[in-house]
Amino acid sequence: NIDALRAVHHVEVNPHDRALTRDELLEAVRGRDAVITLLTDTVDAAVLDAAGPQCRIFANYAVGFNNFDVAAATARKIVMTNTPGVLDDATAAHAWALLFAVTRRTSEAERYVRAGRWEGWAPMAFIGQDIDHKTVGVAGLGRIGAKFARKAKAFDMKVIYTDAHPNRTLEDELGATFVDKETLLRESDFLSLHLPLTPETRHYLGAREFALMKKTAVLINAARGPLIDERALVTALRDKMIWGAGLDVFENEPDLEDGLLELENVVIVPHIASATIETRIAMGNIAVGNVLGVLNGERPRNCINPEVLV
Ligand code: 8YV
Repeated sequence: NIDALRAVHHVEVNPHDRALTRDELLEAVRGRDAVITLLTDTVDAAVLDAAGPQCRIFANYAVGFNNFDVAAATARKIVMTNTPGVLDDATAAHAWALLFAVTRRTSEAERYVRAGRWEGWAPMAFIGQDIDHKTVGVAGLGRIGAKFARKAKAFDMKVIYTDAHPNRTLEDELGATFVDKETLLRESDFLSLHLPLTPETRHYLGAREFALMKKTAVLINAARGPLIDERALVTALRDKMIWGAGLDVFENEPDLEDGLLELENVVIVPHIASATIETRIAMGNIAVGNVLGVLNGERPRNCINPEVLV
Protein backbone atom coordinates (compact mmCIF):
# COMPACT_ATOMS: atom_id res chain seq x y z
CA ASN A 1 0.00 0.00 0.00
CA ILE A 2 2.93 2.38 0.52
CA ASP A 3 3.72 1.63 -3.13
CA ALA A 4 0.37 3.15 -4.13
CA LEU A 5 1.51 6.35 -2.42
CA ARG A 6 5.04 6.16 -3.84
CA ALA A 7 3.63 5.90 -7.36
CA VAL A 8 2.31 9.46 -7.14
CA HIS A 9 4.03 11.18 -4.23
CA HIS A 10 7.40 11.49 -2.57
CA VAL A 11 7.21 9.31 0.54
CA GLU A 12 9.49 9.22 3.59
CA VAL A 13 9.14 6.24 5.91
CA ASN A 14 10.17 6.14 9.57
CA PRO A 15 13.55 4.37 9.28
CA HIS A 16 13.38 2.92 12.79
CA ASP A 17 11.60 -0.25 13.80
CA ARG A 18 10.04 1.70 16.67
CA ALA A 19 7.82 4.70 17.29
CA LEU A 20 9.39 8.13 16.86
CA THR A 21 10.43 10.22 19.84
CA ARG A 22 8.74 13.59 20.28
CA ASP A 23 11.71 15.45 18.76
CA GLU A 24 11.90 13.01 15.85
CA LEU A 25 8.17 13.45 15.21
CA LEU A 26 8.44 17.26 15.22
CA GLU A 27 11.28 16.99 12.71
CA ALA A 28 9.65 14.28 10.57
CA VAL A 29 6.40 16.19 9.96
CA ARG A 30 8.15 19.42 8.88
CA GLY A 31 6.93 20.60 5.47
CA ARG A 32 4.80 17.50 4.80
CA ASP A 33 1.49 17.68 2.93
CA ALA A 34 0.29 14.50 4.62
CA VAL A 35 1.39 12.44 7.60
CA ILE A 36 0.49 8.88 8.62
CA THR A 37 0.77 8.50 12.38
CA LEU A 38 0.73 5.77 15.00
CA LEU A 39 -1.21 5.92 18.23
CA THR A 40 2.08 6.59 19.99
CA ASP A 41 2.47 9.89 18.09
CA THR A 42 0.88 12.70 20.08
CA VAL A 43 -0.44 15.07 17.44
CA ASP A 44 -1.11 18.37 19.17
CA ALA A 45 -0.93 22.03 18.10
CA ALA A 46 2.88 22.02 18.22
CA VAL A 47 3.11 19.05 15.83
CA LEU A 48 0.47 20.52 13.50
CA ASP A 49 2.35 23.83 13.44
CA ALA A 50 5.64 22.02 12.86
CA ALA A 51 4.07 20.38 9.81
CA GLY A 52 3.22 23.80 8.41
CA PRO A 53 0.25 25.54 6.77
CA GLN A 54 0.45 23.46 3.58
CA CYS A 55 -0.32 20.24 5.52
CA ARG A 56 -3.70 18.77 4.55
CA ILE A 57 -4.10 15.50 6.47
CA PHE A 58 -2.97 13.48 9.47
CA ALA A 59 -4.09 9.88 8.93
CA ASN A 60 -3.92 7.67 12.03
CA TYR A 61 -2.91 4.05 11.50
CA ALA A 62 -5.41 3.13 14.24
CA VAL A 63 -9.13 3.26 14.89
CA GLY A 64 -8.54 5.12 18.17
CA PHE A 65 -7.54 8.75 17.91
CA ASN A 66 -7.00 9.76 21.52
CA ASN A 67 -3.49 10.82 20.40
CA PHE A 68 -5.05 13.56 18.21
CA ASP A 69 -5.98 17.09 19.19
CA VAL A 70 -8.92 17.15 16.79
CA ALA A 71 -9.97 20.72 17.66
CA ALA A 72 -6.45 22.03 16.93
CA ALA A 73 -6.48 20.27 13.54
CA THR A 74 -9.94 21.57 12.70
CA ALA A 75 -8.84 25.11 13.59
CA ARG A 76 -5.99 24.69 11.06
CA LYS A 77 -8.28 23.08 8.44
CA ILE A 78 -6.27 19.85 8.59
CA VAL A 79 -8.23 16.64 7.99
CA MET A 80 -7.84 13.83 10.54
CA THR A 81 -8.73 10.24 9.70
CA ASN A 82 -8.70 6.83 11.42
CA THR A 83 -9.16 3.18 10.35
CA PRO A 84 -12.57 2.04 11.63
CA GLY A 85 -14.25 -1.24 10.75
CA VAL A 86 -11.33 -3.40 9.67
CA LEU A 87 -9.95 -4.37 13.07
CA ASP A 88 -13.19 -5.23 14.87
CA ASP A 89 -13.00 -9.00 14.43
CA ALA A 90 -9.29 -9.24 15.23
CA THR A 91 -9.67 -7.11 18.36
CA ALA A 92 -12.79 -8.94 19.54
CA ALA A 93 -11.14 -12.33 18.92
CA HIS A 94 -8.11 -11.20 20.86
CA ALA A 95 -10.29 -10.18 23.81
CA TRP A 96 -11.74 -13.71 23.76
CA ALA A 97 -8.23 -15.18 23.53
CA LEU A 98 -7.33 -13.24 26.69
CA LEU A 99 -10.48 -14.49 28.40
CA PHE A 100 -9.64 -18.09 27.50
CA ALA A 101 -6.07 -17.61 28.70
CA VAL A 102 -7.11 -16.11 32.05
CA THR A 103 -9.93 -18.56 32.80
CA ARG A 104 -7.77 -21.58 31.94
CA ARG A 105 -4.58 -20.08 33.41
CA THR A 106 -2.73 -20.81 30.18
CA SER A 107 0.17 -18.38 30.61
CA GLU A 108 0.74 -19.39 34.20
CA ALA A 109 0.69 -23.08 33.25
CA GLU A 110 3.10 -22.52 30.38
CA ARG A 111 5.51 -20.64 32.65
CA TYR A 112 5.38 -23.65 34.98
CA VAL A 113 6.17 -26.14 32.19
CA ARG A 114 8.93 -23.98 30.72
CA ALA A 115 10.50 -23.60 34.16
CA GLY A 116 10.89 -27.42 34.22
CA ARG A 117 8.54 -27.74 37.19
CA TRP A 118 6.06 -30.21 35.64
CA GLU A 119 6.54 -33.54 37.36
CA GLY A 120 3.33 -35.25 36.34
CA TRP A 121 -0.43 -34.84 36.06
CA ALA A 122 -2.34 -33.77 39.16
CA PRO A 123 -6.12 -33.58 39.51
CA MET A 124 -6.18 -30.04 40.85
CA ALA A 125 -3.31 -28.55 38.87
CA PHE A 126 -4.20 -25.25 37.20
CA ILE A 127 -7.90 -25.54 37.87
CA GLY A 128 -9.67 -22.74 36.04
CA GLN A 129 -13.21 -21.67 35.26
CA ASP A 130 -15.73 -22.65 32.60
CA ILE A 131 -16.95 -19.88 30.40
CA ASP A 132 -19.99 -21.60 28.86
CA HIS A 133 -23.39 -20.48 30.18
CA LYS A 134 -21.87 -17.68 32.27
CA THR A 135 -22.75 -13.98 32.15
CA VAL A 136 -20.44 -11.81 30.10
CA GLY A 137 -20.53 -8.03 30.49
CA VAL A 138 -19.61 -5.75 27.63
CA ALA A 139 -18.76 -2.13 28.46
CA GLY A 140 -19.38 -0.29 25.20
CA LEU A 141 -21.45 -1.94 22.45
CA GLY A 142 -19.76 -0.16 19.54
CA ARG A 143 -18.22 -1.85 16.52
CA ILE A 144 -15.72 -3.93 18.51
CA GLY A 145 -17.98 -4.51 21.53
CA ALA A 146 -20.74 -5.81 19.26
CA LYS A 147 -18.33 -8.23 17.56
CA PHE A 148 -17.17 -9.40 20.97
CA ALA A 149 -20.78 -9.89 22.10
CA ARG A 150 -21.71 -11.76 18.92
CA LYS A 151 -18.97 -14.33 19.54
CA ALA A 152 -20.46 -15.05 23.01
CA LYS A 153 -23.29 -16.91 21.29
CA ALA A 154 -20.90 -19.76 20.57
CA PHE A 155 -20.62 -20.35 24.32
CA ASP A 156 -24.32 -19.99 25.14
CA MET A 157 -23.58 -17.06 27.38
CA LYS A 158 -25.87 -14.40 28.78
CA VAL A 159 -24.72 -11.01 27.48
CA ILE A 160 -25.30 -7.78 29.38
CA TYR A 161 -23.92 -4.43 28.29
CA THR A 162 -23.68 -0.74 29.03
CA ASP A 163 -23.38 2.08 26.58
CA ALA A 164 -24.23 5.76 26.44
CA HIS A 165 -27.61 4.70 24.99
CA PRO A 166 -29.29 1.31 24.57
CA ASN A 167 -29.08 -0.06 21.02
CA ARG A 168 -32.37 -1.96 20.63
CA THR A 169 -31.59 -3.24 17.13
CA LEU A 170 -28.30 -4.75 18.20
CA GLU A 171 -29.83 -6.03 21.44
CA ASP A 172 -32.32 -8.13 19.50
CA GLU A 173 -29.71 -9.39 17.09
CA LEU A 174 -27.20 -10.28 19.81
CA GLY A 175 -29.61 -11.31 22.54
CA ALA A 176 -27.94 -8.74 24.77
CA THR A 177 -29.54 -6.87 27.67
CA PHE A 178 -28.87 -3.21 28.47
CA VAL A 179 -28.00 -2.61 32.14
CA ASP A 180 -26.59 0.25 34.19
CA LYS A 181 -22.91 0.27 35.12
CA GLU A 182 -23.47 -0.96 38.67
CA THR A 183 -25.49 -3.95 37.47
CA LEU A 184 -22.83 -4.69 34.87
CA LEU A 185 -20.17 -4.74 37.58
CA ARG A 186 -22.21 -6.80 40.04
CA GLU A 187 -23.55 -9.41 37.59
CA SER A 188 -20.74 -10.00 35.11
CA ASP A 189 -18.78 -13.23 35.51
CA PHE A 190 -16.48 -11.80 32.87
CA LEU A 191 -16.25 -8.14 31.93
CA SER A 192 -14.69 -6.91 28.71
CA LEU A 193 -14.01 -3.21 28.05
CA HIS A 194 -14.71 -1.80 24.59
CA LEU A 195 -14.90 1.92 25.28
CA PRO A 196 -12.99 4.74 23.62
CA LEU A 197 -10.68 6.76 25.85
CA THR A 198 -12.23 10.15 26.61
CA PRO A 199 -12.07 12.41 29.70
CA GLU A 200 -15.34 10.74 30.82
CA THR A 201 -14.10 7.15 30.47
CA ARG A 202 -10.66 7.67 32.07
CA HIS A 203 -10.51 5.39 35.14
CA TYR A 204 -13.89 3.87 34.26
CA LEU A 205 -12.78 1.14 36.66
CA GLY A 206 -11.09 1.88 39.98
CA ALA A 207 -11.15 0.72 43.60
CA ARG A 208 -14.88 1.47 44.02
CA GLU A 209 -15.80 -0.54 40.92
CA PHE A 210 -13.55 -3.52 41.74
CA ALA A 211 -15.27 -3.72 45.15
CA LEU A 212 -18.62 -4.19 43.38
CA MET A 213 -17.40 -7.02 41.12
CA LYS A 214 -17.66 -10.73 41.86
CA LYS A 215 -14.64 -12.29 43.54
CA THR A 216 -14.65 -14.81 40.69
CA ALA A 217 -14.85 -12.12 37.99
CA VAL A 218 -12.37 -11.85 35.16
CA LEU A 219 -11.64 -8.47 33.59
CA ILE A 220 -10.49 -8.09 29.98
CA ASN A 221 -9.09 -4.89 28.50
CA ALA A 222 -8.13 -4.76 24.83
CA ALA A 223 -9.42 -1.19 24.50
CA ARG A 224 -7.37 1.52 26.23
CA GLY A 225 -5.14 1.27 29.29
CA PRO A 226 -6.27 4.45 31.06
CA LEU A 227 -9.84 3.10 31.26
CA ILE A 228 -8.51 1.29 34.33
CA ASP A 229 -6.84 2.75 37.40
CA GLU A 230 -3.91 0.36 37.11
CA ARG A 231 -2.72 0.84 40.69
CA ALA A 232 -6.20 -0.06 41.99
CA LEU A 233 -6.23 -3.07 39.65
CA VAL A 234 -2.96 -4.39 41.06
CA THR A 235 -4.46 -4.13 44.55
CA ALA A 236 -7.69 -5.82 43.43
CA LEU A 237 -5.80 -8.70 41.79
CA ARG A 238 -3.38 -9.07 44.70
CA ASP A 239 -6.16 -9.01 47.31
CA LYS A 240 -8.29 -11.38 45.20
CA MET A 241 -11.12 -8.85 44.96
CA ILE A 242 -11.44 -10.22 41.42
CA TRP A 243 -10.20 -13.55 40.08
CA GLY A 244 -8.02 -12.41 37.23
CA ALA A 245 -7.42 -10.06 34.32
CA GLY A 246 -6.32 -10.22 30.71
CA LEU A 247 -4.65 -7.01 29.61
CA ASP A 248 -3.58 -5.93 26.14
CA VAL A 249 -3.30 -2.24 27.00
CA PHE A 250 -1.84 -0.32 29.93
CA GLU A 251 -2.09 3.05 31.55
CA ASN A 252 1.45 4.20 30.67
CA GLU A 253 2.64 1.92 27.87
CA PRO A 254 5.20 0.43 27.80
CA ASP A 255 5.64 0.99 31.55
CA LEU A 256 3.65 -1.25 33.85
CA GLU A 257 2.33 -0.44 37.31
CA ASP A 258 4.58 -1.71 40.12
CA GLY A 259 3.55 -5.17 41.21
CA LEU A 260 1.65 -6.12 38.05
CA LEU A 261 4.36 -8.41 36.68
CA GLU A 262 4.63 -10.30 39.96
CA LEU A 263 0.98 -11.41 39.83
CA GLU A 264 0.13 -14.85 38.44
CA ASN A 265 -3.58 -14.11 37.90
CA VAL A 266 -3.03 -11.64 35.07
CA VAL A 267 -2.24 -12.28 31.43
CA ILE A 268 -0.17 -9.46 29.96
CA VAL A 269 0.43 -8.88 26.24
CA PRO A 270 1.90 -5.77 24.56
CA HIS A 271 -0.98 -3.98 22.74
CA ILE A 272 -1.36 -6.53 19.94
CA ALA A 273 -5.15 -6.85 19.56
CA SER A 274 -5.11 -5.75 15.91
CA ALA A 275 -1.81 -7.45 15.12
CA THR A 276 -2.85 -9.88 12.40
CA ILE A 277 -1.45 -9.67 8.92
CA GLU A 278 -4.90 -9.29 7.32
CA THR A 279 -5.98 -6.55 9.71
CA ARG A 280 -2.76 -4.55 9.56
CA ILE A 281 -2.82 -4.64 5.75
CA ALA A 282 -6.42 -3.43 5.77
CA MET A 283 -5.56 -0.65 8.25
CA GLY A 284 -2.62 0.43 6.08
CA ASN A 285 -4.79 0.43 2.96
CA ILE A 286 -7.33 2.66 4.66
CA ALA A 287 -4.70 5.13 5.93
CA VAL A 288 -3.07 5.30 2.49
CA GLY A 289 -6.47 5.61 0.77
CA ASN A 290 -7.39 8.52 3.04
CA VAL A 291 -4.11 10.30 2.25
CA LEU A 292 -4.44 9.73 -1.51
CA GLY A 293 -8.04 10.93 -1.42
CA VAL A 294 -7.30 14.17 0.43
CA LEU A 295 -4.23 14.98 -1.68
CA ASN A 296 -6.44 14.36 -4.72
CA GLY A 297 -9.05 16.83 -3.46
CA GLU A 298 -11.57 14.05 -2.70
CA ARG A 299 -13.53 13.35 0.48
CA PRO A 300 -11.62 10.78 2.57
CA ARG A 301 -13.57 7.71 3.69
CA ASN A 302 -12.92 8.08 7.40
CA CYS A 303 -12.85 11.71 8.39
CA ILE A 304 -12.92 12.42 12.14
CA ASN A 305 -13.47 16.17 11.66
CA PRO A 306 -15.75 16.41 8.59
CA GLU A 307 -16.42 20.08 9.32
CA VAL A 308 -13.07 20.90 7.64
CA LEU A 309 -14.36 19.38 4.38
CA VAL A 310 -17.24 21.84 3.86
C1 8YV B 1 -3.06 -0.42 16.94
C2 8YV B 1 -5.20 0.39 18.22
O1 8YV B 1 -2.25 -1.47 17.29
O2 8YV B 1 -6.37 0.92 16.25
C3 8YV B 1 -6.18 1.17 17.43
O3 8YV B 1 -6.80 2.11 18.00
O4 8YV B 1 -5.06 0.56 19.38
C4 8YV B 1 -4.41 -0.70 17.55
O5 8YV B 1 -5.12 -1.23 16.50
C5 8YV B 1 -2.33 0.82 17.22
O6 8YV B 1 -3.15 1.86 17.49
C6 8YV B 1 -1.44 1.17 16.06
O7 8YV B 1 -1.22 2.56 15.94
